[in-house]
Amino acid sequence: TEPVIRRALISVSDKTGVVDFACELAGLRVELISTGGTASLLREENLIVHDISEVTGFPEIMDGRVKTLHPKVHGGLLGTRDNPQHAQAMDQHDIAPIDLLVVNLYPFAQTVAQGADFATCIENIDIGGPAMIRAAAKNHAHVTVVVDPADYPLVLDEMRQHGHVRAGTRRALAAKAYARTAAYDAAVSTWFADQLGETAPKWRSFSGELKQTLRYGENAHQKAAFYVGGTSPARPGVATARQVQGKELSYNNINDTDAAYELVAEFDPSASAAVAIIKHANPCGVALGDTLAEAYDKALMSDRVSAFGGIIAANRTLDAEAAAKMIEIFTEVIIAPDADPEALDIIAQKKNVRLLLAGGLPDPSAQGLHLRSVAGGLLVQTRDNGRIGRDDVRVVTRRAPTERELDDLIFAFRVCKHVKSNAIVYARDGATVGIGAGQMSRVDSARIAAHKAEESARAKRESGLDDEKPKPAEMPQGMVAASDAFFPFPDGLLETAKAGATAVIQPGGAQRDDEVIAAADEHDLAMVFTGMRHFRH
Ligand code: 93A
Repeated sequence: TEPVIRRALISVSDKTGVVDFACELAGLRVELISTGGTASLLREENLIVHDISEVTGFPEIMDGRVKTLHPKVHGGLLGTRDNPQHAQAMDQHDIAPIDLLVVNLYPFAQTVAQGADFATCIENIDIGGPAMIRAAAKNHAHVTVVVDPADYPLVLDEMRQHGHVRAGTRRALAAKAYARTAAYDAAVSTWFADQLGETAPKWRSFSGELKQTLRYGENAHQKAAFYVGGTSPARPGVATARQVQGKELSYNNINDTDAAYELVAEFDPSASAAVAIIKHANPCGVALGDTLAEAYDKALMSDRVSAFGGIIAANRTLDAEAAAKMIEIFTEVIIAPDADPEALDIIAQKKNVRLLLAGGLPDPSAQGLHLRSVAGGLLVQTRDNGRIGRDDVRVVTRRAPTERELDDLIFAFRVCKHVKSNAIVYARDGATVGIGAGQMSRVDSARIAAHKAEESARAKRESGLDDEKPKPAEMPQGMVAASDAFFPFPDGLLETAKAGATAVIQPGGAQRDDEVIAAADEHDLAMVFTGMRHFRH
């Protein structure tokens, strides 16, 4: 016999839709029991509700810390209806079955996100709620557990259609319930580790909240979903941004948008506008400018061909001038902290462009964790929040970089951090001109970047943006090179000299640094060491 719902316990912090749901349940002749706040709300709607203290014969005590933690509640949730011993115990102790549990938990994550103090966060750790959810989910053979207001209609539909909630649905709701309590405790664990100043990834549990199921993963035969939270304090970005228009985000869109936004966040918006264009999680163009429009033009010039169908990120409020330029070629996603009304109107002309407004920029030096799955496990590290500034570099060559070269070196190295290894980035005047990514040999990355720089130089001349006379080698003049890791031998460095770079930035620290420095001096290159590597895989 299927379990008919006669008695429901409703205890919710998020009161969305609960009044309507409770009215419908009452209409289906379900007896309602509630905790303090929920009971008052339902009574305002003239519903007949029993206080939890009537059931337990015990008042809610300790500011509500103990309200549902009682055998009359847990016995009602855990007692199996078909076990004579359970039935006898229920009889003997006057425990009535609870057939439906509707609970959502104290808003712990929201309290933390609001910057609440330690004591307030502690008080928002729900104990009774998860205990009931876990009990009801364990006993899903007899009890329906609802942790998400989005499931209220489903429960009502089945009750109306079948007179009960079906076994398969109860199981699915139980699975969802355990996912919810696991994510809840993971959020508490993450916060606790942060409170201890524990930046190392130990004593942490990892879990997020399902935000969205995706149509497919990296490829059409892979299933995928998007989870938020769970690993680190919330940062403005793709997970929290508001999508203003455009089709649903895909798995690859989300991955690329994240890469794009984290990259532009490296550049202080009060100092300069910055734009990054991303393809396959690597930048194909990044540039600074006085305006976003100028930065976009320069970023696009870095590699106009690859930019097609790319993801664009901006570090400032999107304005009309930049928006108009960005919709000239096909673009998948645009992400910015905010957008002017005119910019919104312009982007709206291209219905398919996904526009995301993040409300702010992430702090590039913020702590956090980075996770990746390996067969049978999770690999966890703190995020690469290292940032090299002008004061952090050491000149190792006879010639020191000029002021202009130094600006470009710092810019190129910050971009390099966001390029898959082995990474070589050529830059000039606050813009990338050639990027070599993801090669197994640094020499190959340098060659690819040089080839890209050559194409970019040609494109610039053809478009009249550069009045320089064509050089035999067709290379942009006065560019600098950045390498994400040291040059183990002079060959990679010589490749950048051959491409026309005049200055180089790299971590240093190779056994043959002396040979590499000698090679740089021989070619009159200015070279600086950062002492910090930025591998990215
Ligand atoms: O403080 S608690 O951990 N102790 C409890 O016994 C308890 N029972 C339910 N929190 C408890 N709850 C939570 O109260 C529920 O999970 C729900 O989030 C909230 C609803 O309280 P109210 O109905 O007073 O607004």
